[in-house]
Amino acid sequence: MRVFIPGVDGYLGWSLAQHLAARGHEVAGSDCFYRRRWVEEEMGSWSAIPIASMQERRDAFKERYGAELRFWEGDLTNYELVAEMLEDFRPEAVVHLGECPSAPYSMVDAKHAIFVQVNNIVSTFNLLFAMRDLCPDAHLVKLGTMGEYGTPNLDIPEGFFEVDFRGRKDHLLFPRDAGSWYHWSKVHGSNNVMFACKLWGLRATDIMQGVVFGTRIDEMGAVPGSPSDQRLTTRLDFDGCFGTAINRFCCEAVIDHPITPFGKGSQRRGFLPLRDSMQCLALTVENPPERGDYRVFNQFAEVYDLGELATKVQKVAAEAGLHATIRNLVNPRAEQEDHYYNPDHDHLFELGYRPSGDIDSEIRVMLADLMPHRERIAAKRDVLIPDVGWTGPRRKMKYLASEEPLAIP
Ligand code: USQ
Repeated sequence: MRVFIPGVDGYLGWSLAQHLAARGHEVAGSDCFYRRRWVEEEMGSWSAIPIASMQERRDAFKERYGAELRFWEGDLTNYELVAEMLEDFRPEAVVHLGECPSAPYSMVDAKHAIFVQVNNIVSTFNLLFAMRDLCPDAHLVKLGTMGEYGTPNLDIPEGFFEVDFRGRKDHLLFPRDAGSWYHWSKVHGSNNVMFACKLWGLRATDIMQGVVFGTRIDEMGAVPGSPSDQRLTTRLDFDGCFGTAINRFCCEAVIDHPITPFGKGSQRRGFLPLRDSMQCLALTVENPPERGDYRVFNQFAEVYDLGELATKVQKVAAEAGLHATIRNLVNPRAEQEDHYYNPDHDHLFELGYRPSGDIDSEIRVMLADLMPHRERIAAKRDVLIPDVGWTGPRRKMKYLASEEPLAIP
């Protein structure tokens, strides 16, 4: 299948290009390298594991998979570019990974909030219109987030639920209650994709993905700590905006920095390893819906609370001789810490998804991959303490002493 990946230089995009190529698909992609710039120039950080330039990546890709990775450099908010790429490549599937993925980044100030919403909504719009006009039969796989639902005091279905109201019944979109401007940008994108399917008969899968963690997929080399070709590795961020929970906890553990659950750490989220994210996206691409269908998949392996994850990382790190402490930080976010969380996640299992392994093994692989880069992480250790609060001015969060109130200072 010909698969186009906007955002092919990112954490997921670079992994997916390889995973699909290894499965025999023809892959092309685009990127404007925003992620590299946000992390390096705005966060003052870098990927914990060094990554190659796009040219080096493409050379390695060709050597490994025997095929060109066609690539366009440019911004998806430029409609002419989007149309040119789709016209030229004529994809059968588009996996849209070209959005800004960070909740904290969207909460910095008005400029960042507006940038994230415009960037994410306009890029999806451009893809929808270009697909309608140039490849209406292609399948759009749109990366949404479990965060679109928020944490309601109800079970969370996959996208839709049955409503019985005043004696009448309907099958309706489950209410969205996002927790950041970024998460709302995903809700707006989802609504537009759903409407485009209804209006123009496009076919789409909206992936409500949980928090992804992991340093590698098998295509990057099977032996932790020593990738066979460094150019194939994907990025791994640990700063306060682009690093996500387990990835940050592992980076913290390898440099003897305290592991940092926010607030009480009792928040619950769905998590999945990078290799499972790839497995799920490949299954989705290879099993498209009918024309006009808009389907929603909740994509995660297991639900954990953050404190539980911090303890898991601490335990696995101890096996490797690392003595990590856990110190809760004042929660920079406005989020519920004690809440019900029970989302469905059946659709991908029905398509054949099988979780790749237990979380402790994945953490073990991550720690082994990160150990050779301890100095690199330690050189930027300041970025581990977040400084973007959901309310209030930008300033470094403090550790939470047990007598302090659990609130933003
Ligand atoms: N958290 C900590 N300590 C940390 C970092 C995070 O306790 O050092 C907590 C946060 O307070 C939050 C949870 O971990 O409760 C998840 O935060 P995160 O930074 O790992 O992930 P999040 O901001 O939710 O966003 C990430 C991706 C985003 C994706 C989302 C899926 O960056 O693109 O949409 O995960 S979900 O969380 O299900 O909405």
